[in-house]
Amino acid sequence: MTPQDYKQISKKLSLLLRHKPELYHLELDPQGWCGVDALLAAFRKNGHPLDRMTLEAVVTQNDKQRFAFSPDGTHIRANQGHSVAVQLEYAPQEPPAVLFHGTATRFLGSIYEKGLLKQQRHHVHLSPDIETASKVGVRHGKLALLKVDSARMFAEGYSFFCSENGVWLTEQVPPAYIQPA
Ligand code: HQG
Repeated sequence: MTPQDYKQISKKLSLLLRHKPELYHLELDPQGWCGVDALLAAFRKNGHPLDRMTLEAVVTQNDKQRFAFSPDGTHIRANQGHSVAVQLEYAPQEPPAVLFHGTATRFLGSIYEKGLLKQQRHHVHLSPDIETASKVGVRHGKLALLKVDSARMFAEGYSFFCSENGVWLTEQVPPAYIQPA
């Protein structure tokens, strides 16, 4: 297996566990979990043989820790980033005083007008540091970095969640809490 093979499997897992489980006739439970045996069988059936050991390597070596096994190892899910309806049940918690969001310059007008909106995902995704936010932002084009006053949002009643892989999630960020970073 090359790093490229791992990346390809990770991309397929993201597609199946976040967006389109139906592509391989899979079902996610309400918390987003998929049976590992069913997943491996589905890969096989679709011409991409995958064994448990390789799947474990993909999960543990994933650059962003996108996936997690259930404590008993029978199920797997994506830690965040879903577009299908799932209830990840992360407990709300106090965020760092400042969080960052990387985006593309062409979105700035709309963001300063309407705030950060969750678009296709379940939450707005925020990063604890500028480096991570930059990586997220350049995916969309010419990078723009924003700073979110998460301390004041939290004080004013907005809820924050931290996914298992350290992404901060919130429903929306109104314009009043956003500044250039
Ligand atoms: C923008 C990847 C116009 C927002 C990353 C972003 C992250 C607005 C885009 C994770 C807007 C949505 C999430 C508004 C927000 N007007 N544009 N009012 N409000 N936007 O991909 O945060 O590799 O859904 O700025 O690393 O970029 O998938 O969200 O540019 O952690 O694991 O709308 O996805 O992780 O884009 O990325 P996305 P995101 P994975």
